[in-house]
Amino acid sequence: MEGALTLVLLCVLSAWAQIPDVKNVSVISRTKFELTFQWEVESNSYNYSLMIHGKEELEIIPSETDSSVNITVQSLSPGTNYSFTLYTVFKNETSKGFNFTDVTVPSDVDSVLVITQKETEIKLQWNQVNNSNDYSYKLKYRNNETSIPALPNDYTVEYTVLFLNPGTEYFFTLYTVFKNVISSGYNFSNVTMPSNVNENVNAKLNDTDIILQWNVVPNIDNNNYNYILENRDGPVNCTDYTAERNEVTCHISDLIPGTNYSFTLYTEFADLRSTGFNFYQITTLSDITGVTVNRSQTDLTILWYKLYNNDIYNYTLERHGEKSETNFTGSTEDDKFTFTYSSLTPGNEYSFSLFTVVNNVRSTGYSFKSVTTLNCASFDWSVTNSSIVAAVIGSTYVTAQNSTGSGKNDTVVGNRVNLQDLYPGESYTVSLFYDLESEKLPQCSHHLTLFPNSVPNLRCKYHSGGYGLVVIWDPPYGVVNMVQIDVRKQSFNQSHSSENPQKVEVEGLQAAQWYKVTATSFSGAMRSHTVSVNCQTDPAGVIAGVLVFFLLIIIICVAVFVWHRYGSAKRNKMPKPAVESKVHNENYKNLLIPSDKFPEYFQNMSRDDNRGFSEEYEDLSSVGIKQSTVAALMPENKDKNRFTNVLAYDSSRVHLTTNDESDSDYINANYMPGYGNASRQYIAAQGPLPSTVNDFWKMVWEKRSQVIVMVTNCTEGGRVKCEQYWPMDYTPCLYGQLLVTVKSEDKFPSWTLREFNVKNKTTSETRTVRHFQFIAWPDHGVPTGTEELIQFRGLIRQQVESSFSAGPTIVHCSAGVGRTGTLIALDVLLQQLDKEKAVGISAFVQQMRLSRPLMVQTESQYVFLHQCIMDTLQPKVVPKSDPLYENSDMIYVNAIALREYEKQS
Ligand SMILES: *[C@@H]1O[C@H](CO)[C@@H](O)[C@H](O)[C@H]1NC(C)=O
Ligand SMILES: *[C@@H]1O[C@H](CO)[C@@H](O)[C@H](O)[C@H]1NC(C)=O
Ligand SMILES: *[C@@H]1O[C@H](CO)[C@@H](O)[C@H](O)[C@H]1NC(C)=O
Ligand SMILES: *[C@@H]1O[C@H](CO)[C@@H](O)[C@H](O)[C@H]1NC(C)=O
Ligand SMILES: *[C@@H]1O[C@H](CO)[C@@H](O)[C@H](O)[C@H]1NC(C)=O
Ligand SMILES: *[C@@H]1O[C@H](CO)[C@@H](O)[C@H](O)[C@H]1NC(C)=O
Ligand SMILES: CC(=O)N[C@H]1CO[C@H](CO)[C@@H](O)[C@@H]1O
Ligand SMILES: CC(=O)N[C@H]1CO[C@H](CO)[C@@H](O)[C@@H]1O
Repeated sequence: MEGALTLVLLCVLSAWAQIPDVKNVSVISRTKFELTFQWEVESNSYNYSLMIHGKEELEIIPSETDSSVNITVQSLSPGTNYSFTLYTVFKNETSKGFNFTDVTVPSDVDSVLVITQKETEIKLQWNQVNNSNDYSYKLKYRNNETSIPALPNDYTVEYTVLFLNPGTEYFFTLYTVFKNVISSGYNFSNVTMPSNVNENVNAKLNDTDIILQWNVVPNIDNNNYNYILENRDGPVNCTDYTAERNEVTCHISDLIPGTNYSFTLYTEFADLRSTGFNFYQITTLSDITGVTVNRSQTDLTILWYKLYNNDIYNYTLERHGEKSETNFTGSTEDDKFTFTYSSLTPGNEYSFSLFTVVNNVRSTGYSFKSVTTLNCASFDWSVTNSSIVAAVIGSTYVTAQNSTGSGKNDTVVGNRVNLQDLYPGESYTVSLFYDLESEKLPQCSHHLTLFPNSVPNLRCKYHSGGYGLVVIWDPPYGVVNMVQIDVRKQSFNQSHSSENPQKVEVEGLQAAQWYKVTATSFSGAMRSHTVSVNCQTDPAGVIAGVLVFFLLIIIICVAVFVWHRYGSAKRNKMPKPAVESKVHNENYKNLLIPSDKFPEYFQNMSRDDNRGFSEEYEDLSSVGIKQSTVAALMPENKDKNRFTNVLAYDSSRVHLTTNDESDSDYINANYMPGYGNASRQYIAAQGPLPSTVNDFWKMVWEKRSQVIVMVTNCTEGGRVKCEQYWPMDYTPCLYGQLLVTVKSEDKFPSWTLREFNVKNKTTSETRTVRHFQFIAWPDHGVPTGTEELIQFRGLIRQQVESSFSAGPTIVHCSAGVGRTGTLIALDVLLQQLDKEKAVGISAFVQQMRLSRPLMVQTESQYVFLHQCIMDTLQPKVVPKSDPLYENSDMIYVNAIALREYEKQS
């Protein structure tokens, strides 16, 4: 029994063991829900049975022709590992079973969150598929692929994608991976944050506008980014925005001047902004660039226009030296502002600053100055026939112009107007100016008429058979509208004409009578000094009637005269003055000697050991001597005189300008009359002392002298006669404020000619001064001959006449009276001789002595003067050409002058 059972069992076992399993099962398709397997069929009689997880059973009966079996298992779960057993079935017997496993395709993630977007990274987050951490993941984007392992015990996965490009859009695919089986993939895209502009933003700005300019942010896809500008108050709209090539500009307007603006500039891509680039710009605050000032004597009105015609600016006006300021609000209807400062001092300079103000911020300020005007009539103008002088304030420059616009200009030094050498009788408009920052501001104007010159050479002729006179005069130099002639009670107004000489016929007089004839010249309301002459009407008609009586008188007179001349001790007959018989001057010394009578007159005067000259010279000794010399004797001036007996008369002395009260205006020098009516044609001066050299140059400068005549040597006979007041060599020397340079020096046997350059250090004005030094004249004596001195005088005259606007010619020797007087007299008398064919020597010496004592100091000099006239009238033979002058270019002009002069004489 027991053996039979065992046999049966063995049989069963052996029969079961005979059915083979499939050798291999391959997966030919796999999805999330299905798996399709394939295997080879070994025998058409086999069927198959597939068990899933040992439970479900699938019966598979292959068709008879198939060599392989395809079977799709459906309704599976995605991403699941399945175990299968495949049995081969034959009749009622089954093989042992072939075990295999396979997985379905896993699901994709439901969604991916983008948590952060940075310039180079994006942080992603998703939930684990099926809440399972059996899966891993794979992320693909732009040729890159990364595996992301599943995180155990965490339902969500976070992953940061690194090394991205800024401002770029990325397309991602996220795969779920389960046992090397990959899901179909979840697609999504997102962008990285763009970069900020990477360089400074350039800005051009003014008060109200800022123009910003920056380069576009580069990126690999050449995306067009937006740029967004914000300030504290939010987005800023560009009035004008352009993006060209690589450059963006943004023009912002309507800003507030002087304000600090903070900006943030964002780059924007796909609604995502960069972090923002911060910067700030401060708008400028401009100044007013110009104001107009209307000036009067006490008011200054300041006017300016709204800056840029913009209402935003407020203004503050400040007067320097005053505490209070004046504020102006910009939002007025008018486009200009005015403000008047009143109650100011006339002629005073004031300084101001005008600020623009916005929100309490002040500009640097526009500074300007102005000056109040003057009332010219308030000054005390003193007028002569050639000068206008006044003490003024608040002016630095003065002009005097006649109706044709010509006249003089001068700077006002030390508040003193001093216009000299004006045209006598002329009407001038005198205007004062103030130099303010290179501008000459007119201060005031005033009309002044100079005194006309008085009538020269008033004389008479017989007329109307003794019952009248012709009054004759030379036209005065200068403007004269009218000359009024008065004879007895008759008055004649002769208006100006070009006639020369001028005359007026007077009738209704008595014959053989003396009449006082006076002449006054007028220019407008200004009248000259009245000159007078005594004229006699023709006595011829009356003579017959009273012949006996006159004869008697004449006989008596002759008798008395003869008795007087011969009866007195050895006196010779006085020369009978060769005077025009019809004219009789008031003073016998004023007699004019016509040139044709001069030799005879000279003979008479020289007779008997120059007796005539001696007497005439003696008579001159008292002329002028009682005049005051107060200034010369003041303690501070005493030492300025070389000799105690040669002092400058107060009436005619030269005044220097003074800087302060301790200064003295004294110099030992006097104005000297010249030929005709010029009262200040010369200055006779003493030779400078060491202490007065600077004064001397000051005089040269202030009186505008361009010719200095020196009739002495610096030392004579071992004694100092005059300080050498010019530089020893060509090195410039400074005398006070005046820098003197010797430009040339030419020595001749009897004289030396020099040219100086004189520069005023204060004003930098430079003038040329010529120096004529005569070296062959002993002190108190006379030169050996007249010829050289006459030649020398010719050179001077030529120079003086060629320099028009120059001041007086300065003549000096040692004391400034003897040789100086002789030279001046010679110059004037030779002019008179030339013009009038007559000379009045004693008259002129007398006139000089009224201005300075001892002019023509010795009798020998007085006689020498006459000798000079004599020799001029009867010149000795002078060699026609003097080779001395031919060599030197420097004095070429003088050489010509000399020859001209020789020809004339
Ligand atoms: C089994 O599948 C393969 C490949 O899909 C196919 O070529 C073949 O014809 C299929 N056989 C049967 C019997 O379905
Ligand atoms: C892909 O990304 C990884 C890091 O995520 C990086 O190291 C690698 O350089 C990238 N490769 C490419 C081709 O971009
Ligand atoms: C990127 O992700 C953010 C955050 O989830 C989202 O708001 C944005 O729309 C995404 N951008 C794009 C281009 O998909
Ligand atoms: C400031 O600049 C802008 C642009 O250049 C210009 O239009 C404007 O007139 C300027 N404003 C002033 C006050 O100069
Ligand atoms: C900028 O322009 C927009 C649209 O024109 C406007 O609504 C906004 O108020 C403007 N912003 C500023 C600050 O002017
Ligand atoms: C100008 O001045 C007025 C008055 O003081 C003031 O109200 C205004 O704010 C000022 N304007 C500016 C831009 O400062
Ligand atoms: C041939 C053969 O043995 N067939 C039997 C298979 O098993 C079933 C029941 O399990 C029987 O009914 C058959 O007769
Ligand atoms: C040959 C083999 O290993 N067979 C096994 C297949 O799977 C079942 C159940 O899972 C096992 O019982 C078998 O031993």
